[in-house]
Amino acid sequence: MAVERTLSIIKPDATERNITGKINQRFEDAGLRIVAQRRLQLTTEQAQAFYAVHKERPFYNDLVAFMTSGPVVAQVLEGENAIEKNREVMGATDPSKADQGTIRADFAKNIEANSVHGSDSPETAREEIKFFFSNIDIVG
Ligand code: IDP
Repeated sequence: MAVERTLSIIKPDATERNITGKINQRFEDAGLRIVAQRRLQLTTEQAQAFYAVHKERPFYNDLVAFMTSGPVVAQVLEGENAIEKNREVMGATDPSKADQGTIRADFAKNIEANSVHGSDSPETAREEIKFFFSNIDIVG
């Protein structure tokens, strides 16, 4: 298995509850290393661009409003099979369907305010990492 990097975002529902440390612990316990991390407030334009793939979905405007409702923590996670590993640690989009012990099962409020984002493929990971970080920001 190859060492990969994936883009993670701790969403506003989690920063609001001051649980970014608890979430980071889940990543580290799973063998994922946080090799870049940045707390920021997304603008509407940035959130729209980041979620452009969902532009036609009925929840798009609500999602953009949610993602700009408070600070987020963007991070690059590195490890063996990091993209799939992070998706496992996160759990299903809808917390009521997420496996026990996953971040979303334990912390998410609902299908929208679901505490974390994680890239879903190597190509998206590359694009999403570039959205937030330069190579110089990532220290493996
Ligand atoms: P993912 O984050 O598990 O990859 P996606 O389908 O890519 O799920 O959706 C992106 C984000 O959009 C979700 O994490 C969630 O915040 C929001 N979302 C997805 N489906 C719904 C929905 O049916 N209602 C409201 N928000 C949704």
